Amino acid sequence: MAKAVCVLKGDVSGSIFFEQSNATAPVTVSGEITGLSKGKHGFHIHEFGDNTNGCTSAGAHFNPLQQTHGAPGDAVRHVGDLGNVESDGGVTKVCIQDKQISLTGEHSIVGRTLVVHADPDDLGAGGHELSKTTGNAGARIACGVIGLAKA
Ligand SMILES: [Cu+2]
Ligand SMILES: [Zn+2]
Repeated sequence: MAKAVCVLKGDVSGSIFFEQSNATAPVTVSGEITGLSKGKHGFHIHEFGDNTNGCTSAGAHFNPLQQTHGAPGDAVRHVGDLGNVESDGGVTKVCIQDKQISLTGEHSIVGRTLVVHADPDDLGAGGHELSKTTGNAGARIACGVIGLAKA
């Protein structure tokens, strides 16, 4: 079992936990975010664990396979594309299982940044000029570096 954790800081806050039973198993992403406005918010792993200039310095979506942006269930997507979290205006529970991210190896997200966005991720299908790169998810309202946790 491998475990990692991310403390989100910014306009909203939260703690997100990652668990993977072995190197080829899906990763379970769970936790809570407080302060999100009602609706969907883009939720991605960005390439770098660099927050020196806030969430901006985390770079683009983690994309080791050089693909275009997509939905979590798409074959063609960035590895970092976790889609959206949806808030009803209260504490937002996160519960995602993903097969492309990993806590070890080439697709490891440890040491990278988890970002929550102001707007919905259109999952590549919005027809906007940014749809195929960022899902047009708008500003980065909170982020945190993903670190190893006690397994
Ligand atoms: Cu993002
Ligand atoms: Zn993406």
